[in-house]
Amino acid sequence: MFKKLLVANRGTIAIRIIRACRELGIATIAVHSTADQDALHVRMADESVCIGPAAAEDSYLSIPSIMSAVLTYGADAVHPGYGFLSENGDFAEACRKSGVNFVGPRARHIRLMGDKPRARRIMKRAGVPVLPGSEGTGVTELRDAQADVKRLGYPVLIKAAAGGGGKGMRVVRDANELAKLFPLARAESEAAFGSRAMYLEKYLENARHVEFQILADNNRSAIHLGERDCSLQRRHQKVLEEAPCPVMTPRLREKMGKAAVRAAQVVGYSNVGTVEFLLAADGEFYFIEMNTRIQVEHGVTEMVTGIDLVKESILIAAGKPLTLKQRQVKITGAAIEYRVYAEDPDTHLPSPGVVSSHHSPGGLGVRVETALYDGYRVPVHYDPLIAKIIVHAEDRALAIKRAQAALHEYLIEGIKTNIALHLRILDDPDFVAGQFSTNFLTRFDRREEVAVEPRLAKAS
Ligand code: MV4
Repeated sequence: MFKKLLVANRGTIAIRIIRACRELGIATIAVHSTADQDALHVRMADESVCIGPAAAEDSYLSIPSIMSAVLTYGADAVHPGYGFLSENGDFAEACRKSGVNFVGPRARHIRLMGDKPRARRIMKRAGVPVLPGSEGTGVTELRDAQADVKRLGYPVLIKAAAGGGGKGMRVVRDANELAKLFPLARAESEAAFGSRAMYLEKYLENARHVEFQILADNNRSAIHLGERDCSLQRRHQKVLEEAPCPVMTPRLREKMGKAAVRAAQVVGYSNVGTVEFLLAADGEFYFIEMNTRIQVEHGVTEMVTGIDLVKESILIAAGKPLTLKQRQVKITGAAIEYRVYAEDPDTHLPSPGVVSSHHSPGGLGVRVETALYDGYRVPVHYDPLIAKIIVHAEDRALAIKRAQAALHEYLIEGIKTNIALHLRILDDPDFVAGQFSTNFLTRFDRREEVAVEPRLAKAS
């Protein structure tokens, strides 16, 4: 087993990794920017090292800075967490070339799945259903996009070939929109990913975003740990996730799970990964992309399977074969994760500042993952996710009740959060019935606007 693992991340996931290492008897090194001098992950690790200034490009995203910490402190493994360098093939390769174990897939698989049109092509060839869309390496010019639409028909979704997670995505419903939005999406992709390559997909409305958790070892053994429903997103930022998907059946889980395992096995993937699908109302499902990292929402899968995903990722990276068989994986009860963001509830913009005091919820089936403490300053430089509340119960109805109690109990003073939004979602009859799709939050927001209008009229 590894002796010393460097955690190339910050916040809740860094803490999650440090805890897993403690259980495994692995010493930890935290890295931090100057803005995170007093961060909890720094205090929790055995050793810590400052890797640069506040700007992520010069610290958490700097391969040279992190590699120099790895070598100076004698780490034999690196865990990238999520975000930052977690899906950077060059980083995985730099670790391997320095003789350090990267806790994640090989660089080849990170690059392969990062090239979304290529991933589509491979999946299609392997018999995993994909949506009708651009063929080949994608499109960079409007006229090529127009040619694709001739074949696909509207509506289509423009996506960035180097993207993922929704950045650079645009829904297009007619030729005018295409001419206007294609260059915009392409510019966004170039700014975010340094790539002008785009691809189109038929836009599937009222679908559910269902993703399967994969575990694969270095000997091509792979299993799935069931699914998560991640349909509730705002501007492609997830708001809450749950496991199992409320409309899943054992038959459909077996079918989608087989497709997900095949997606991983056909490329010889190893470590943890997530295969994202869209599930249409008619029961058909389509591969959209594969994420080659541990995800923010891994906790809901852990709660319903009892499997420690971070520990598994480390064991796999250390070359251990999977000990678990597919038939041993059991889904027990229901789990929901509520992402608590430091954000203004009216504008949904980040609202950093100092947490003057706080009280965390607790009790049976309530898990809180956070890096908060009284006096903590939420930095402006990074993602505003400050806590995850993960509830687990025998069934979804009780998980919702438990979540209501936990969200009411959570006190965070000094900064604004989205906790009230979560409570409103939990009051929504469609959400409670499990009847929602990727459109839910857009419609939900519209309803909120309507509700606000009369008050505004009265005030003026
Ligand atoms: C889609 C889609 C519908 N049709 N692709 C969003 C994140 C990214 N990983 C994939 N996403 C989607 N891709 C096609 N062809 C719907 C989503 C989607 C979504 C879209 C709008 C609003 C909320 C959404 C939530 C989840 C998924």
